[in-house]
Amino acid sequence: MDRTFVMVKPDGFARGLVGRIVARFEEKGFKLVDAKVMQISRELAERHYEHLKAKPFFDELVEFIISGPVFAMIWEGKDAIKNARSLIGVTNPSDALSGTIRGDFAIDVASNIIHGSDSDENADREIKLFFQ
Ligand code: DAT
Ligand code: MG
Repeated sequence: MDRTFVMVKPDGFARGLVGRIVARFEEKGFKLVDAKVMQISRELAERHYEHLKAKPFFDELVEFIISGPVFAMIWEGKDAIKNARSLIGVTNPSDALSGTIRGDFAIDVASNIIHGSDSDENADREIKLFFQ
């Protein structure tokens, strides 16, 4: 079984969407391995998003992700990374299909309420970053 890292971002947490998001993963058939509410430090945020350092929105992204508590999770299941990304929807909520988390709950790319690892390598890296 694969594991993936998923995180409800500060906007999703503040809006009280944690329960509904957890329910979607459970309904899909994922198994919850670990979860916690946490405040991300600037250092952790910069490491988590280091592959986006050259992007014009990097500073805004870091400020946003440290702006309040997040809900970090490890989910386990078959093809966990791919299946989690399907539940989440594409990066820009304007393009995300109804029925996906971003499609149903978000409207702006800069506050798209949830993160999910995009590869096996990043899932391992992010689980270590957030849970060790
Ligand atoms: P994803 O979160 O779908 O894996 P990503 O890794 O390319 O997308 O980008 C990480 C986050 O950065 C994304 O969830 C929201 C933010 N972001 C991406 N593109 C952006 C843009 N054009 N303007 C503002 N924020 C953006
Ligand atoms: Mg990504």
